[in-house]
Amino acid sequence: MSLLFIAPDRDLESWEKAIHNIDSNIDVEFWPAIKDKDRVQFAVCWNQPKHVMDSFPNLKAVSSLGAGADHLLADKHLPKSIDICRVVSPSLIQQMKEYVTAAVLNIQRNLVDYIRQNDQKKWQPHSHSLASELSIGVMGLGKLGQPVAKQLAEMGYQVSGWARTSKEIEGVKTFSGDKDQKAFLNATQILVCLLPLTTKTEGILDLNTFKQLKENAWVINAARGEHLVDEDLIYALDSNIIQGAWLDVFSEEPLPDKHAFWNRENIIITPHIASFTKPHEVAGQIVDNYKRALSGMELNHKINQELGY
Ligand code: NDP
Ligand code: OXD
Repeated sequence: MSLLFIAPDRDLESWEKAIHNIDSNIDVEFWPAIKDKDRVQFAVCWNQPKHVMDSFPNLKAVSSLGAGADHLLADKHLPKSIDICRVVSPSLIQQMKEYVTAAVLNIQRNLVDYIRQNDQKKWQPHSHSLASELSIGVMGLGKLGQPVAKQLAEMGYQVSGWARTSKEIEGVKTFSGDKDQKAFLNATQILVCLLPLTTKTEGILDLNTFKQLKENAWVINAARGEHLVDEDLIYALDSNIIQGAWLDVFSEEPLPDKHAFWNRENIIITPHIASFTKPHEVAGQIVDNYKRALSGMELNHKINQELGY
């Protein structure tokens, strides 16, 4: 039996080492150099090429190499009967807390403007709000959104959070479901998207959403590019409906050279680096799920295919 990695853009040597540190008896293989497709029972995937997932007749389960599993749910070549799981780790959470906090602080304290002014030797102070005057709304209160919201609340911001089901989080005003969406958006000046990509959330960052935010709003998207309607963002920025966008994820990655988001002062772009899975941190849970799949046990961090996350 073998555990197969299909992750063409990742450092596969580190993955092999991390898996073998947990259990040196596991036969680890890397797509496309597979000895015997029949032996593959568990696959770990990231950016898997199309037409690959239906090549393994004895596949039992698949894990996303990251926190999001939308790439697997959308893969038409992965049979629906195959269970899907994902990874959850303290460092993914910590990195996302750092990323969103850095973006919020940069926006609040005009740091990007000051960095640009350095290049021009320009000495020009800008006014800034106090944390207690800034309202931040976190969409998605899961493994990542919840700690992010908590941390921002601890830093003194006015924090709201919105999820599908209701939550209680200390220091955070919570909203849930479609019925609360308007009230949540109306209370938000910096909107942070940490939703999974599903049929319900695709395109959620659109003009209608932007129009409901407070004045001078910013949008931080660290979830998936498909949450954002690109042309609505450009329109909202050009019409001063919102003030700026801080984006880590894009419908097409790398973001193409000709994309309208490049070279705009009010769009900050980072190349999908908010939170990155470290092999040594998650190898244990991958091995555990591999063994669970082989013995027919329920997977940890399993994706609910009905809900899409
Ligand atoms: P979780 O599955 O733990 O949490 C998802 C949250 O979204 C839950 O609170 C859920 O509500 C809420 N939600 C889902 N559907 C809806 C809806 N229709 N309306 C309102 N709320 C909804 O996900 P994670 O926190 O682990 O990750 C979130 C996403 O972040 C990932 O899917 C991935 O796309 C992205 N990500 C990006 C990274 C990057 O580097 N940029 C790195 C890691 C992840 P409920 O709690 O009620 O179920
Ligand atoms: C993830 C990601 O989902 O890196 O882990 O986007």
